[in-house]
Amino acid sequence: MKVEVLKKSLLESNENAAQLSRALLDEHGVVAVNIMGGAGCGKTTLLEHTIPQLASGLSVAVLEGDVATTKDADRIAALGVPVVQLLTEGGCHLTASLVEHGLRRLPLASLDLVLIENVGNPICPASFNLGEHRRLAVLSVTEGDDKPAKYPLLFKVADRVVITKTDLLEATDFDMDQAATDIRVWGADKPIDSTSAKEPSSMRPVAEWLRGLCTG
Ligand SMILES: Nc1nc2c(ncn2[C@@H]2O[C@H](COP(=O)(O)OP(=O)(O)OP(=O)(O)O)[C@@H](O)[C@H]2O)c(=O)[nH]1
Ligand SMILES: [Mg+2]
Repeated sequence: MKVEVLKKSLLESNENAAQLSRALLDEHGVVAVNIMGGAGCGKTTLLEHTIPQLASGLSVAVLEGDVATTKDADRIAALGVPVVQLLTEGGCHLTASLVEHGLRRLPLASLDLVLIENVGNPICPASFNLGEHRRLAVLSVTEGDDKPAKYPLLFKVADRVVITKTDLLEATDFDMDQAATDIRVWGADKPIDSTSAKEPSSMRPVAEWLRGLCTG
C-alpha cells in the first residue's frame, strides 16, 4: 500500500510540472512531440533525417533526453537547430520537471515545434506525461515483432508509430503484419510508418505529420 501511495504522489507531482510545461508551450504557440522507444531503436537517426525534411519556414528545436553523455545532442546540434541536453543521471525516463527546465532554455518565442527525444526505454517513459501535445513511438525491426504485445503501454499512448530499420527486414524474421495487428489493438486507425535510414525519403510522412501539427 505504501508503494502505491508513493507512486501516486510521484505521478501527481509529475502531472503538476507537465501542466506548467504545457502552459509554457501553449503561451508561445509551440507544439511538442514526445519521441519514445527502446535503446538504439533509431530515435536520433529519425530526427537527423526528418528535421531537414521539415519544410522551410518551420522553426524547430530539440530536447535530448539521455542517462549520460551529450552524444545525441551533439548529433542534433550538427543540424544547426537549437538543442538542450536533458541528463537524467541514472533515471530511466524524462520527467516533466526536466522538460520544463529544458523549455525555459529554448527560444520559445521564435519556435513552432519542439521534439523531445526520451531516454531509450520502451517501458517507463510511457507512464510520464511531459506536457507534450503528441506522442510518437519508435520500434526497430531488430527488436522483434513481439514488442508491441510485450510493451503495450508505449503503443497504447502513442498517436503514431514508426517502424525503423526496414532495410534489415530480410536479416530478421520481423513480421510487419503481426506488429501492426498488435499496435492496432490500441486503435484501428493508428498511423504506422515504415522507415529506413538508407532511404531518408521513407521518413517524409513523419515530417509531413509534424508539419501538419504546427500548421493545422
Ligand atoms: N541499418 C539501419 N541502421 C539504423 C537505422 N536507424 C538507426 N540505425 C542505427 O541504429 C543505431 C542506433 O541508432 P540511434 O538513432 O542512435 O538510436 P536511438 O534510439 O536514438 O538510441 P538511444 O538514444 O541510445 O536510445 C545506430 O548505429 C544507427 O546508425 C536504419 O534505418 N537502418
Ligand atoms: Mg538517441
